[in-house]
Amino acid sequence: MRTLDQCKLYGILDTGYCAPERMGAMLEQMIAGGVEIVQLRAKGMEPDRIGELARELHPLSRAAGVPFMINDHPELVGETGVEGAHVGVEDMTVAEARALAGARCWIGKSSHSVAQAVAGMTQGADYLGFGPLFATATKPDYVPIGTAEIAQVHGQVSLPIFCIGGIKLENLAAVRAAGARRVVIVSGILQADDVEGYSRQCVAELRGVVI
Ligand code: 3NM
Repeated sequence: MRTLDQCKLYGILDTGYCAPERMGAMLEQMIAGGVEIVQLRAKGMEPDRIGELARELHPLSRAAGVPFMINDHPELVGETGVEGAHVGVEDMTVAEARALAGARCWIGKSSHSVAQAVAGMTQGADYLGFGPLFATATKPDYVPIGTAEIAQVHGQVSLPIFCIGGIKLENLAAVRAAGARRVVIVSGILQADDVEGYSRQCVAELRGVVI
């Protein structure tokens, strides 16, 4: 299994863009394209159904050494055997999430400012999300924070930081130039005509490779 340190491109299987029955095929394309860590995000879905879906999808990522995270439901980590859970700023503390998920897993935490990122690190998160950088239909109620604080957050937080929110292949070079080392791309990947090819180009851009 990859360590978090080795992950630069984070993809999310989001029910807002991908029906559950399409997620297996989507995940295979994402992994073939080089997505290095994935999350199941199913806002509003019954926890039992999320658990079922995670159990169905997880073998595909595990076989590729790609960590699988569940959004919002750390209590499902133990029973599904996935690698961890991701929680929002207002949801619960990292300690609460870890108590529900079990010690041997990763807990990721969102942050929407440098101060929240520092708080997430202090709470003991294994990695942080940082955003939304740009306005995005995937998380419409949040005010974009832009790219100006990316360098600062990397100076103050010694954890893997995944920038998120409105990141696409088209703006990835600018996001990197602002200091981002890792990103989450949701709609850009899920809405690509060629998910595998799009992911591969994103990975290459993140690794500074010309293809
Ligand atoms: N969390 P897209 S932004 C799920 O800032 C999520 O915490 C965010 O989707 C945060 O790549 C976001 O489609 C949406 O913009 C990211």
